[in-house]
Amino acid sequence: MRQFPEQFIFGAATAAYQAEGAVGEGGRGPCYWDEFLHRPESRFNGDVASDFYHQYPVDLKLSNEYGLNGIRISIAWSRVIPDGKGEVSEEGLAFYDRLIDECIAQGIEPFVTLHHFDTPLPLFKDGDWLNRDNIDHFVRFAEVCFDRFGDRVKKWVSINEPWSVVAGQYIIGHFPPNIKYDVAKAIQAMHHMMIAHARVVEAYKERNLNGEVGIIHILESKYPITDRPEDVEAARVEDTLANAFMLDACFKGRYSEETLRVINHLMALQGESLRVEPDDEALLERASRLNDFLGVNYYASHFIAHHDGESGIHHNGTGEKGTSVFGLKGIGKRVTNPDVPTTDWDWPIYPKGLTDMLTRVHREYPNYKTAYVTENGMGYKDDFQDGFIDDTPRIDYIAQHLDAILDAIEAGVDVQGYFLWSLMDVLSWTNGFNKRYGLFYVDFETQERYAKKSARWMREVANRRQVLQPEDVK
Ligand code: BGP
Repeated sequence: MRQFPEQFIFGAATAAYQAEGAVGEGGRGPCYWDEFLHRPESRFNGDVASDFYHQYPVDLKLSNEYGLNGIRISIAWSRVIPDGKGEVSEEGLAFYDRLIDECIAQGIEPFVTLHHFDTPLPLFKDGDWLNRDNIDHFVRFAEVCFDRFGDRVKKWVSINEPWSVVAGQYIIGHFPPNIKYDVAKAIQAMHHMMIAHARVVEAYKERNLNGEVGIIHILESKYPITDRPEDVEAARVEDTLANAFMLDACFKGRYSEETLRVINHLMALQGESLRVEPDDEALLERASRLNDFLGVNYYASHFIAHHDGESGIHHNGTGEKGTSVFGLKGIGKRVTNPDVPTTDWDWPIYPKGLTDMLTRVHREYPNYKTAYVTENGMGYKDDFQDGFIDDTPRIDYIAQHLDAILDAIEAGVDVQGYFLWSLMDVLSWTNGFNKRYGLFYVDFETQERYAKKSARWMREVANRRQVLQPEDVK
């Protein structure tokens, strides 16, 4: 039976705003979600979330007991620098000292992300990633973290999923500032995030801290639904926008001609052009060789058709299956592939898309050096029955994706770890608390944790370093 490499990380992921709660404690300043999720019509907010701020010793003990050896946490920028650019908060730093020390004490390696969707509110109001001044503030925050925690944290991630940030903010419009269909803004903001990432990589390397630095991208394969040339082009355009643009910036150190052809066309559709400053190219080039790893977040792939009709997007944020719409005029639309099952939130379950993506990165972007699958998992409305949660469909999903990773490893890709999203149930940004992903069920009334069947299964998988079937574990 196939086995994962000996040092393979079997971990799980969290993010500050989705897990910590305690938004008014420890001198924390607001991030943009605090304001947005306090509108009167909001169905939920992150005020308490999974109370990780207080419960982290419980969660880390469970991680240890269930055989995990890695965790993704993120440092809330606005806990460390409450307004994003002014005074550093000793209380904020001290919280992360305690959290990091506890990870290490439990034998769980922390992979620490600096930006996981949570720009401090004042900087968000100043334009977030569209404003280049915010790059300087972000680099300063990163430096504060490297200097304080760099002795203990050996795996650093600059930014989590730039594409999801800008797609949410400027295309789908379900993230503040809730702008729809503005592909030009999305592209410009991504370019600035790539500059921010490159500067953070250089800042880390200058310090000789004997650890590793990388970035996490959500990388979903985009397949034309037919082989008609217009569908093939539509899939290529979405792939360039969501994948190739940033892979080029991070791991080639320049946008390839083909990437620029598509990007310039998308910008021109809105009468815009990409703004690049004179030093950007040299910086991207230098940093592309300094990354130590690429984190790949993978949940789904998309099947794409040509689309000349009006733009239309509906985000399924409630789990009412079949309600999603995603079409961009002149760009393409996501369509159903009858052979591919979907989750209740309409995310196509297609593990082969992960193998295809990993092998493509290996082939086209050798500077990735090492890959970690830093998020993968299945949103599911878990059924709680007297403390017993049978989440067999989730186990099935994870098993298929672990197999897909083994396929990639066999094809020569260097994959060193897998982090399930999420460790325990957490807040889902645009869906709330009924879209659960955790290995551990959280009763959000009492904050009690309960191991799901998937946690017991994962323990066996990590122990044997082999993919097991759901029925292999009681
Ligand atoms: C990724 C994010 C996570 C997490 C996950 C699940 O994009 O990095 O923070 O939320 O997706 O997404 P959702 O909660 O929207 O189902």
